Amino acid sequence: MKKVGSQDYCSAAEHFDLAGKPVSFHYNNSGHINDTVIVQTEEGGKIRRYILQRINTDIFLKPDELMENIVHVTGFLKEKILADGGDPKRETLTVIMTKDGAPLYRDAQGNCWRMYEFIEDTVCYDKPDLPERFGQSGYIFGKFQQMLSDYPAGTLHKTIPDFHNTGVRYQAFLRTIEENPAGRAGLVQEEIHFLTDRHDYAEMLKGTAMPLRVVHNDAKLSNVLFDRSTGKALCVIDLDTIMPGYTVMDFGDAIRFGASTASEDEPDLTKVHFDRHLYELFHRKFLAEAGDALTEEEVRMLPEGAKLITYEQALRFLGDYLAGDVYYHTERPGQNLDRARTQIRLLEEMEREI
Ligand code: ADP
Ligand code: GN1
Ligand code: MG
Repeated sequence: MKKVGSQDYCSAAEHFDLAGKPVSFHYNNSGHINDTVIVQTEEGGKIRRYILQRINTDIFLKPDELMENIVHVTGFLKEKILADGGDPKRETLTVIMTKDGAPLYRDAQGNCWRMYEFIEDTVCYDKPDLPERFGQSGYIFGKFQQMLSDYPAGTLHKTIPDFHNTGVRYQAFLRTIEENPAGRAGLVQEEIHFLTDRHDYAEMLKGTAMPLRVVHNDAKLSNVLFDRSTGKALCVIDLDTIMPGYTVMDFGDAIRFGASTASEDEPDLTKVHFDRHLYELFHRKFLAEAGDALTEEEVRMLPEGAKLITYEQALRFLGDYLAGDVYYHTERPGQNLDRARTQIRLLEEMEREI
């Protein structure tokens, strides 16, 4: 996506139905995909905050459909949360409409913007720190799965087709090696062989008996907001990829990100290990919430899901490194390669331990 300036953020925010006038903008660079800014407004001395995002339309080709999914799913979740005695304003996202009543604003350059209420007094973690925190993320993703277990999956748009189709990802990876657009394939032969030797993963879910459900598809710790005062997991965010899929992939995504002793992009591999205790903690908390909704086969496949998604994520990070870093936001050279290497290290250890 072409870069935009602060003036573009200001003009975009003006199109939304906000309480007060926007007075300040702060970048939040933690996500790998969209551009996120915190907008502060003021009215009669009262300060409010909002999240403004420029949707990455290189990746999400149908932003209107994506927002339709989010409006419907958050509406559904709000009813469930309310019925359960929870706080629908804090426990799921609240979409702010434009002054014309739409969930999306498209500017003259074709940039697509959306806004959410900023959920105050929350913290978001970019890497696993305390075991209890990771356990909390197991609770919230399990609850998320449980709450959506009767959502009509067929009504959701596919925001990225074949998103977690590992076979399709593998074929794309092979094409990138073949085309070698950034001339980097020679530098990472060992990593390439590690992944091509394990191509069986790509077929692992073929003919699976597991049901397609509404899943998050990006279920990592950094997509959870924690309540600052209680320390409890409060809200699952980043709903762009909510689509029909397999529960084991959400479980696996959470594990590959959080049951690790290091960050996803740690350059020093001696620091990166799969932590079996964290795995077991998450497994227990996730099942305590989602267990009733899952089939025996799904529960049996959870550890396989962890390996599969870690494999797929290694393909995606290494593929992006080979492509010249065109998909994920990067802040330094070699970051995608470091990300791929952590996934490879974790997968090696998972293969031995679960
Ligand atoms: P990306 O798709 O790029 O990962 P996210 O939707 O995950 O973007 O948002 C990026 C960051 O913005 C989150 O990690 C979190 O810190 C913050 N954030 C997003 N939505 C909210 C919200 N409604 N309230 C408070 N913080 C939020
Ligand atoms: C991206 O947007 P973010 O950072 O939550 C990616 C996920 C990857 C993840 C790796 C739409 O998620 O699929 O698992 O990075 N999102 C998309 O951390 O590709
Ligand atoms: Mg995110």
